[in-house]
Amino acid sequence: MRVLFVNPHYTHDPRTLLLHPPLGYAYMARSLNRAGHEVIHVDLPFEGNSPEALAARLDDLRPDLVGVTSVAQSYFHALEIAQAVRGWNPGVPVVFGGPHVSFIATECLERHSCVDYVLLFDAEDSIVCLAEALSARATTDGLAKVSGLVFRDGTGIRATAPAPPEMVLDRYGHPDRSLFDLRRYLDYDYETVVMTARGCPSRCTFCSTTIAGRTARWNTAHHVADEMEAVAEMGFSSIFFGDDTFSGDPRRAVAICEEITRRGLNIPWTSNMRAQDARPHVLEAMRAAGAYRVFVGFESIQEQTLRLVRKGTSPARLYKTAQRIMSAELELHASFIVGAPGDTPETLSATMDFVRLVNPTVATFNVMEPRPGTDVFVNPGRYGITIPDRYWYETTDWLELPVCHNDAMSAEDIRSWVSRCYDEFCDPDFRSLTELDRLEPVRRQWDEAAEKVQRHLPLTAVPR
Ligand code: B12
Ligand code: SF4
Repeated sequence: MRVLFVNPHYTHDPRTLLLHPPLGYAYMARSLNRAGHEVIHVDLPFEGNSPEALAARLDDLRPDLVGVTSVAQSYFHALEIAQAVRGWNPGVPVVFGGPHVSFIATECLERHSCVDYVLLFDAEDSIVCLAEALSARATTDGLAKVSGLVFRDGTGIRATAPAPPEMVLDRYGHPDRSLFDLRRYLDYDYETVVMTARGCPSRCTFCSTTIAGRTARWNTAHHVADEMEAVAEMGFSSIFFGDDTFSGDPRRAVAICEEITRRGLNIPWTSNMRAQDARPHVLEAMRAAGAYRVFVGFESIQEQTLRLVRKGTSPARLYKTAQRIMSAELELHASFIVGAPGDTPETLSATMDFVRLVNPTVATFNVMEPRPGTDVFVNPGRYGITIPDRYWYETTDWLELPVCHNDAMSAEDIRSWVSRCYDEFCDPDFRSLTELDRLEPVRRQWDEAAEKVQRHLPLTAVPR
């Protein structure tokens, strides 16, 4: 079979994008190729990001099966792609997969006749089974043998159980980057993504990635170091480990760092990290092995909010985490949710004071985007959140206005607070001596609370 993977993006303005090879496709390409299928790929942002541009190429591409991934934000465009394929040749099946549609598979087929199949979760094995079933012109019974497949069986929508998550991740091999025209990505960015794990040990109630990963699984240190060497040979000079939390298994994180050092790999890298994983010895090993920055989702500095979303950490621990990262001489990228459950203008002012004190290298301020598969999406009331349009991901309205709001702040309030947070953070006077003097008593309170974390004493109330 000739399988075409198309990568959608949420914006039509490629100049504003971060563009990296979609590795999910490259992992599936590895297993499809092994099984004798041919795989081709179109990264739509490089093609003007329009379904018309794809439609114009379909006669040349001649796919037998078209696969489309999406996140919630690119689902609208994924559907446009599916419609373009349908318009070109209604006989060519379209399969969807990825971290968004895995949670709305039945809904997707009910609402969109341009999609024929959805494969749930990891699809390295199931895409091969689907390709074989389709090559053999399998009927319903044949399709029902494919794990994690959602399809129409003539009477309704049927779903088969997904296979258990693969625990020996190395078995999938390295993603086959020969699928991509790497020069385009290299022209765009010298840093590339490497995945070394799937899933996350935490279960934050706003996060669907952790559920999409189902359980935390880790590649071995050797496998990771081999892939680092491979991407360096391809010309990339920096790496982002895109795992939910690179250091969720501290022993493995240190083993990777030791392997990098042993091989003398001289590649700067950065990774995501849960706040609770910022152990001094791990940070030190990371720094010694070439890490230059860590990304930490702080989300909120309100005790109640962190507890409500099951962040598994506390404000004082977050403060301590920031101190540890900075003292390990790593840059800190701290990310916050604006309009989180319980947020008010006062809590957001306190957040900005926290940012002043902590002084991260980079800060990002994101709005809450309740995603299918999360408790926040299913039970927004529990969080004091309202989602006016449950199908927000079927439009691009979210680009204009946050898709939800809380009891204290309207969507417009949240939007203007996001701008305000960025404006303040980028203002040269953000950390002026006057501001820092004003915050001196608050700093003392944070320091005291963080000191108790270090001594493993119970946490007391922290400053707002
Ligand atoms: C690298 C990365 C990016 C890169 C590259 C994206 C790309 N082109 O692949 C960049 C920086 C460009 C990016 C951008 C964005 N990203 Co991003 N990204 C990631 C990250 C860190 C790794 C993706 C990856 O390679 N995973 C590894 C592979 C193996 O897993 P996978 O992609 O899920 O694929 C497997 C299965 O899902 C399935 N599958 C996937 N696609 C398909 C398609 C078919 C047809 C089939 C059958 C199966 C299938 O099979 C694959 C193999 O098992 C993930 C986090 C994560 N843990 O995955 C976030 C993540 C996917 N991104 C996310 C988001 C929100 C975004 C942005 C919206 C951020 C923003 N605000 O701008 C944009 C959207 C860009 C767009 N496409 O429109 C969210 C999506 C959440 C959701 N439920 O929708 C994630 C999960 C991060 C998070 N925790 O919130 N991202
Ligand atoms: S720690 Fe991060 S990746 Fe893990 S569940 Fe929470 S938000 Fe998701």
